Amino acid sequence: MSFLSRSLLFLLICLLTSIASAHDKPNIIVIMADDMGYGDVSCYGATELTTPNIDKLASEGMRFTSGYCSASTCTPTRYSLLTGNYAFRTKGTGIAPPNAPAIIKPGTETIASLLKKADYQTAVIGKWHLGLGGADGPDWNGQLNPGPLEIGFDSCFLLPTTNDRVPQVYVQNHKVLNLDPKDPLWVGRKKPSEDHPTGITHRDTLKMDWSHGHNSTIHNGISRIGFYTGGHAARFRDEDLADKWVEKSIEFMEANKEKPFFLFFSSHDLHVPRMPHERFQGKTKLGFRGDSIIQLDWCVGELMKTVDRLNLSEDTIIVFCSDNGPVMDDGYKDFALEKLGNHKAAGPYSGGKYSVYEGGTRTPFITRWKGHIPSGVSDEMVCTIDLAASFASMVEVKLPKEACIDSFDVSAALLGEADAKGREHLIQQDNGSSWTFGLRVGDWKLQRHERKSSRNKNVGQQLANTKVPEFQLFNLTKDPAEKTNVIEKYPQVAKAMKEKLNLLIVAGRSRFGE
Ligand code: NG6
Ligand code: CA
Repeated sequence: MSFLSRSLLFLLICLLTSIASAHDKPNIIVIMADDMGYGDVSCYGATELTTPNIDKLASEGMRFTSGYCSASTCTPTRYSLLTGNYAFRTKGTGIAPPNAPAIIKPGTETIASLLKKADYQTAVIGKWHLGLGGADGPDWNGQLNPGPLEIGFDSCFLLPTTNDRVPQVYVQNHKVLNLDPKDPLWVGRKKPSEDHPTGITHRDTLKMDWSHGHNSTIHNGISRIGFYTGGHAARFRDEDLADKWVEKSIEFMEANKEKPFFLFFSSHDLHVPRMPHERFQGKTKLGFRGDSIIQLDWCVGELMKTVDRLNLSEDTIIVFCSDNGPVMDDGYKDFALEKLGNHKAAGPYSGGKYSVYEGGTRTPFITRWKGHIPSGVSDEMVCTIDLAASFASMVEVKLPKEACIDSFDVSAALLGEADAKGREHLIQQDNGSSWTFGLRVGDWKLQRHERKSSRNKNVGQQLANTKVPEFQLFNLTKDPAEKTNVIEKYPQVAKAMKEKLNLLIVAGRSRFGE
């Protein structure tokens, strides 16, 4: 072989290896919105506001019309996203209170621990809401351990619970950031003293009034769920959260630009209390709920800009999703409902947060990887619970049999490959009742509701106070809003769907085989 052909061969090998390694180990950014519905962004049909950055992500990648989260509240969806297990299989995975211990136990395989096996640097930045600490809950003044670092994350920068719950402090790795030991942080369920100001005793001082619950300790003019004292130097302003997540994410990406990284960007927008930065307040006619969407869109833009600036756009897959569907009044009088106008937060779907109607879990879902994912729209069914198995497959990490038991490898669909299939069936849960579920298979949707109608008050605002039959069957293609129950008309379909739901639950797992 001549020198020239040897050099050419060498160059070819180098080129192929670099293509292979870029393809094998892209950086992964999962951006999870909080309480964002299918219709809340303009690329999914919103007309009352525009989300140019999220739209750009969609136009440069794949926009899924059947993208889901696995539950219609926050904690169970996040539990499932990280573990790849349906949350209803594990007790204690419903909405976590302020002093909840770590819900995902050390040793559990997670997206982060799987990616660590492929040498990723892993971080979670933003809302956690999966508990911290051992059985006694978080030791706010000591080591907040276990937490994300014990389940595969190299670093974390967190809002520990959700911001309508106390305390308003950042957690960096195992510590509350900027905590002054002379002013210890106490968090509890009972009023700490008779004269402790609350949303009830000092209601006229609040900058945003509460509508239900959320009337305990006041911080930054907003009363919360739960009580706390101390930790004053550590407390943040609600208005600054989004900026902080972006700042910390940029730091993380810059520090890890040479290695493959996994960033879970866990936004608090548009969860209550909706208190966007002053520069976003009034940007939409929809009130602070709309303004929070604009703030989140800005965050997405900043992340995309950073990826571009670091020259990583062709080495980075970005997934945009939400943790549950929309809600208007979730405890504060921020006039989301009054200012809604023609905005349809759940798009064509019914229900929303807390609901097993489509609006509870069918949400925006976008994947972008420049040069790898074609731009287009996919109707394949994909769910946040599938990201664990799909990423593991993309980076060639073998899933242990007992891990990620409900997570399917839908990586080909996520990458927009021609003829790739998504998942065949999906169980939709609410916050974790033992009987209420949705099951989607193809065009069909079965709903199974608690026989006691008191439970049904949680099926979503549009349906509140409606008595719902125990079983309902809908054809989603003909009736996306789940208005016409066709269970009497299709008894065979209903029977098969009921059996399938039951089987998927009692089997204890839905991913079988290697
Ligand atoms: C509910 C809260 C709601 C919200 C939700 C959690 C009341 C009356 N309602 O219990 O305001 O905090 O929990 O939302 O307190 S989630 O998106 O984090 O799951
Ligand atoms: Ca949520």
